[in-house]
Amino acid sequence: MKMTFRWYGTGNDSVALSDIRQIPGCDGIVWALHDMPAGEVWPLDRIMAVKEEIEAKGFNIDVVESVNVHEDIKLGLPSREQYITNYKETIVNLAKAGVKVICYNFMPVFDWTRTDLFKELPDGSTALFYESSKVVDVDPVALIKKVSKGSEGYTMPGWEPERLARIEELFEAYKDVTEEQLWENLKYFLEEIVPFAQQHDIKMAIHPDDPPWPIFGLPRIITGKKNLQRFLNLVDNPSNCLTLCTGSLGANPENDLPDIVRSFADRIAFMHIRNVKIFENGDFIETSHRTCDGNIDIYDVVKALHENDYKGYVRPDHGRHIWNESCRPGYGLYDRALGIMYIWGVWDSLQRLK
Ligand code: DNO
Ligand code: MN
Repeated sequence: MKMTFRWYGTGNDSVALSDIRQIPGCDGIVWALHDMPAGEVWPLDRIMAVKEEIEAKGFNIDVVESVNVHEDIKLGLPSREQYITNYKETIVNLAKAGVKVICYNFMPVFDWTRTDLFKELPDGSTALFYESSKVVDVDPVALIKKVSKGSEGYTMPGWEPERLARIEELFEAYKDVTEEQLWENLKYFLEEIVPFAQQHDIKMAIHPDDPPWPIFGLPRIITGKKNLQRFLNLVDNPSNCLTLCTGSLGANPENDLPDIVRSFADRIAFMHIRNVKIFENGDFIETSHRTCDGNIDIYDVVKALHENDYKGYVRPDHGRHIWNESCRPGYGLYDRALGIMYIWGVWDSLQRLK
């Protein structure tokens, strides 16, 4: 496996590339042009500038997370044609820079959703928390405004002010979009994009929905094993791949992550590895990576990758906030670095036992 670390860019991240350099066994930076609105073409000169900056520190830039999909594509509006053309142009530019994997998601309106960004764990650290009762019967904008107040000044993905300003319009547009229609719109997008990406030696890797169930009355479809199989069948092409996020899928205890990894190993281009602890009422909190710290068998997830001689990319997904680190919620240096060491520890011992 190839280990990577997500970095939001100079001036947009509390973590420096030189810090990441000191994490053992981490060779790649997962990056993006975070200020580009969904649907716009990423300019080649800006891509090349980031490439230069990252490569100068000794990392590869093989994985981009995310090139966001414009809502009109998810809604299936006629204007999607232009946005698909733009997406292809971005693919061409990223291919020129040598990018191998593009992570994206197909969640209507919001990216991952939590109700508390700094919920205290028994050990005094804090982590991202989801309290189900707070997401039922509430105005999503009011909730998100309240939650993002504590985001240390960072803009959370999917919660950009320009997006929130249009939110009512977006909810109105999604009013009649059923899950089946969302599947249709995803298929249309994939049929256009995947063969094109394949020609450019790029794998498209969809990130599952987080949490993996409908929220605020919006449909969500990338939620579990059955739907992942349906997704892969939509366009049966080796460039139609998964970003398998253990924490996103794992918030639903019915999702057996090691089994999902074993089932789809050859179509996983990118792994997000993190653990979550699920409470009886369905609430969940993100935890440290060790298997015994949450509900996901991270050991067996890594074992499933090892059995399959996984050669794709991996990153520790979110981490807790520990040792008084002030950082972007979920994206500090320390706990993610500890996560990497746990993942390598499991991998190395499996390697030795081979
Ligand atoms: C959650 C995170 C997500 C992810 C995007 C991918 O598990 O990994 O924020 O980055 O949804 O598009
Ligand atoms: Mn993830």
